[in-house]
Amino acid sequence: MAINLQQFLAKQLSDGVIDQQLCDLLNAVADLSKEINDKVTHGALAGVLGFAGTDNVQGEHQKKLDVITNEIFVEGVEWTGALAGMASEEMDHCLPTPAAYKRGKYLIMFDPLDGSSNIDINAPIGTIFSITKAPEGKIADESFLTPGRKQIAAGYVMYSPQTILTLTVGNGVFMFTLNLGTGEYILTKENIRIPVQTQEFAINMSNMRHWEAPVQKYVQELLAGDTGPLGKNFNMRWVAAMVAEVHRVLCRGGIFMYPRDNRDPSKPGKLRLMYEANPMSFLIEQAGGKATNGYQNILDLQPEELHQRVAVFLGSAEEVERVTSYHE
Ligand code: AFP
Repeated sequence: MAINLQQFLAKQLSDGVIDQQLCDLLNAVADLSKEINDKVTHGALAGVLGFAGTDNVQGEHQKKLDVITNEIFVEGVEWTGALAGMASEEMDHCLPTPAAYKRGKYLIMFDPLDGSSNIDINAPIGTIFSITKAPEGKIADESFLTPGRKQIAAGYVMYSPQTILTLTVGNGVFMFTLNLGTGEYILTKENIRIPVQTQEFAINMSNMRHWEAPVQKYVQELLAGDTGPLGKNFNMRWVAAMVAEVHRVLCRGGIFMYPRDNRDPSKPGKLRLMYEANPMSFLIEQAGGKATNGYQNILDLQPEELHQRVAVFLGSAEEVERVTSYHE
């Protein structure tokens, strides 16, 4: 008999893996994701496509769904009594839990809708979240700047043919598929392991001329296939939504890369550390994979700014170690 997410979390609670506040918070995230799923799957029918007419702190034009899903996420967790504060890709600064609600012991950081450029073309998108322990005292942006290694829980929801919630609370990676008929998330994969070796890579090749030498060298070797030093052929994928790339890596291995490039030297890559790279790296490491910025494990990086960007190389250990070794 398959168990649902509530039963899974209740077991983690009774086993002492998580506490009541984290159990309540994760159930609230699952619930709000169903509301996001409803908006996403109705698309034009719900009048939620297109641009919102505003820009976020990244200077990016916000899509209507970016704004809508951010509101759904904030309202979906602020009342739980589990949070001292939250931070989002779509909010310039953090949001301490409003005085109307009980302050809890955790912080949550999230990208409410990752893959915004996919929204209007009905391609995969997702929600990413990361949970850490809140420090004592007043909550400010600096309260969130802890290394990814200290995360308590992390996960994503992928909105695609299936809606799948993937979660780790530090004892492996588990996937739950949303049953649209009952509204329940059902445990469909557990104790996920990423193959050490792979023949599949993901990178946006249009940026090739902007990459640094180690990445140029590595990707040339991938393209050389069995005529080159790697001695085997590789397939390529690029979905333009990190959630979909990471989901594929968790399901069948691979290496996903978004390196820094010289288009804008002030930005060490496109992906954000706190609510994209850190939660995804926690999942990847929990599933036996590796995640680096080309030099260090992403989870060991000391964050300096809430919306800072980072280069990302993650997935099957053998290939991540190889491209990282080229940076030394
Ligand atoms: P958007 O949310 O702006 O579409 O960016 C998505 C993303 O941050 C990440 O999810 C993708 O892997 C990556 O950017 C795609 O970047 P490119 O559009 O440069 O391929």
